[in-house]
Amino acid sequence: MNDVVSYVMDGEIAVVTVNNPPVNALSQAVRQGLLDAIRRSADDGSRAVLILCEGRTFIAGADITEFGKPMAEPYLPDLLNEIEASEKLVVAAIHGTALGGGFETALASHYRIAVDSAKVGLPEVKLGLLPGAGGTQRAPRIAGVAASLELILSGAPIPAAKAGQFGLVDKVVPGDLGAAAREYVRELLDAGTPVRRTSEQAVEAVGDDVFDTAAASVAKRARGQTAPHRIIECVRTAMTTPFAEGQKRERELFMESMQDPQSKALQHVFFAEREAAKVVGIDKDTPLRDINSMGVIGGGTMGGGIAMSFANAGIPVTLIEINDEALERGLAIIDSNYAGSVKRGKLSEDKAADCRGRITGATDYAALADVDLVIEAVFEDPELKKEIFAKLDAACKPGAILATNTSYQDVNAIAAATGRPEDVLGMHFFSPAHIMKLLEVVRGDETADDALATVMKLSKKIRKVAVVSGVCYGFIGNRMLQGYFREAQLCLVEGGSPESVDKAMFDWGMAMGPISVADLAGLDVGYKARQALPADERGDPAAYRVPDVLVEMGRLGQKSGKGFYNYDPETRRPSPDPEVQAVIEREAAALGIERREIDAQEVVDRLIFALANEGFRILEEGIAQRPGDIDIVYLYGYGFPAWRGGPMHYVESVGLDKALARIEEFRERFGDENWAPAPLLEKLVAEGRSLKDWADRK
Ligand code: T1G
Repeated sequence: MNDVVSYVMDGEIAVVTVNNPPVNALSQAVRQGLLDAIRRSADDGSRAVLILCEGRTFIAGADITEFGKPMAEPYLPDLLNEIEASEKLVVAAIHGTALGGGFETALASHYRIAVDSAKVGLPEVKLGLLPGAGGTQRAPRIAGVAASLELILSGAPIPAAKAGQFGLVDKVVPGDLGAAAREYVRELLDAGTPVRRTSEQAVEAVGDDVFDTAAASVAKRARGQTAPHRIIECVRTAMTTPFAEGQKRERELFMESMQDPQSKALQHVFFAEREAAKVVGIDKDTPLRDINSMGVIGGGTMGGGIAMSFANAGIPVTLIEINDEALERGLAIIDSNYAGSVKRGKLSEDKAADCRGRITGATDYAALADVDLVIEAVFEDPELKKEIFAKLDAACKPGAILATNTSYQDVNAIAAATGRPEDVLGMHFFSPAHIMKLLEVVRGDETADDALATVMKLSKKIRKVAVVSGVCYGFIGNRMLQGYFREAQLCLVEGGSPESVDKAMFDWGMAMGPISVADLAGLDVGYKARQALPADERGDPAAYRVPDVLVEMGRLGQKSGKGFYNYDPETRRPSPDPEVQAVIEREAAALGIERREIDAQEVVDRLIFALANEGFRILEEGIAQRPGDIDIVYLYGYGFPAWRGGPMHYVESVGLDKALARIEEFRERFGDENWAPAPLLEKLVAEGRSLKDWADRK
């Protein structure tokens, strides 16, 4: 066949093996090899064809690296139809994760056997696509409409046993798949089992209510996304039309999805997330330090959440507090978090007890003498942090990594409080730390490569998505957020209302509007930070007078039952309060602001371009390694819609020239201080270059 698909006779069975690391993606060569193999089997005396894969998984899908390039024959749908049309029995043997086009290949086979650890799925929707090689037409013919809608709309893989219950897999075996698969084929042959073509089966009809339920769940779960609606149409077509016609419609809608900016954004996210794990200039085989135990300084909300993240990953934790009373309080936070996870069905009682059992408390740093990593998570007092790091330097063994969870302070200054700056870095978790996936890993000037590489690898173990940041105020996410919140407050005081500003951003795709986020975080956080600054260093009063007045009125946000909104004490449901609108109007007048109508597009452009403008500066300064890293920060830490790709991808998709023109318009209207365009953005527009081209320049 070719160098990625082999063909060996085993008695009467043609064994076709795909070997295309790392995940046996359906590259053009694999498709060609499979086509040659199925054609060869037609007249070589074989009675059956067994398709299996080398390496860690059965085919994990189409080759995403080929997307965006001219499609090369053989096209996958045609190849799979030819496999299904074979007169010889075709059996697929699945291990690892048979996903997307990989599972479609198995569905086009006549029978499917899987090892019990295998999973199957159709995750195309996560790429803004839909199964484009017959999956939307074959799955309903086997598993029925409702199960297929759930499988394809969720994009979530299911275990082999569950697939077996739906008939998507015919046999599930433990242990050696190769031998079991050969035996299974021989059993089928001995029993004279006929070929079974899924396309010839009918779909069991269901009522509109099934599709309506699916549409309702999409409206909630995938708000703003286009592919899910195309998927529902494909599955409905499978139920109402013959296979060939249904597959034609599937192809049309697949091609429509491929052209959709949402799919380009989600494909960008797929690769950006994997790129973010790589550190420029550090060899991927850098020897790592062992992390078998760790300590957390500070048992507050963050410290407790961090301790849980490690305990849940099987790493013993020593939680340090200043005295027994504070330690009890800290451990009580952890106990209530675990109880909550059990109540919500996230963890079983046993699992929660196991994890909780890995956390012990102490008030003496001597308990940290042997740990491999310590994360400091006390409140944002720079002097206290330096004091703590000096103590850690003395208490911890050589080579222990000392990390600070600070959300904006100078990691270099903290490192300088120790005699081992090479072991110091930032690990900035997002609240709640045991749930939010983003982890900003802050690289100090002297952070050792192996310490950084160790923490990047460790982040996967504690199920975090890590992004490297350089040292600056607010690192990547919070530094960019300042402009975003500034513009939200200015839109509010210049003519908006909490609801209008929130609605503009929520409708655009943000998980939560900025005013609601401010209430969630607590208006007193910013208030205290500003009170600590001289008046002339607090920025534009128009951007903070309203929240500060609310704080002085005791309206701290959700934590006090009211902030910009009033919150129902039971449900926490927000409702507008005319008293707040009166404050907004009064403060606007006091600031000499003549309020005006501000449309949703202006709100979106001011908030998102403020984000991206700062993102260009962050790239220029080398704080972020690449534009995609900034996008990942915003997707995993700030509720930015993945189907818009992230702030930097979004601005590139709008057009850097258009973005610059809009920023220059805002500079005209609102002044240089907030809207001076980032030099990198100006440079790229002047040179007619894309941000991707600049990022690939290295
Ligand atoms: N194509 C190309 N490369 C891929 C790939 C793919 N489908 N999947 C993974 N890789 C690369 C990945 O970039 C990384 O590269 C390496 O493999 C290891 O991946 C017609 C159109 C399979 C569960 O969406 O979910 O089929 O960084 O780090 O954590 O209807 O990869 O090492 O250079 O993620 O063990 C549908 C996507 C495609 C599956 C393994 N399939 N992949 O996870 O390793 S669309 C998918 C995954 C489709 C058809 C449609 C995961 C994984 P590098 P990794 P992992």
